[in-house]
Amino acid sequence: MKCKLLLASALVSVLIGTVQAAPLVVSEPWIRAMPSTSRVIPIFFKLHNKSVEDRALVAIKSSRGDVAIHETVAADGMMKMQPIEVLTISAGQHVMLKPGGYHGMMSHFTEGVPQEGDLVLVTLVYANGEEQDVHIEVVRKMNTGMAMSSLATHGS
Ligand SMILES: [Cu+2]
Repeated sequence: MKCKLLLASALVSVLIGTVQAAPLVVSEPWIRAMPSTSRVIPIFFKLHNKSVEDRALVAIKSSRGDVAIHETVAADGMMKMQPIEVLTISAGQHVMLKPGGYHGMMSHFTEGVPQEGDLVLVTLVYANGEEQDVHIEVVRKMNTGMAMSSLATHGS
């Protein structure tokens, strides 16, 4: 009994430690459901930096595949995606990863393309070495014009 209590309190302090070490708040996460033959699948979420220091997202990891951080840029009248090394979230600000803008791009799937309803564990890696786990559900959403064009022009 005592042993169980000790274990429980240890677990609680680990959880609290994780929360304190990650002042960025992730909200509205979703992964777009794609056909099982897709080579890439986009990951979206909102990152809110409630701290007083700028923060930088430098990588996204998942056991389900490789994940790159992409930005969408206009070039020659076309919307194109390209990888970026760093996504800065200024102190007190938020950055939206959304269709037609920044997003995570998963490829090289280890267990096939994540399907609608799957909960995918994704780890956000920051420049200061902190890591933040997020479980993101794969959902089907109506394609907007922007999403369609960004998917259509994806290079990989
Ligand atoms: Cu992309």
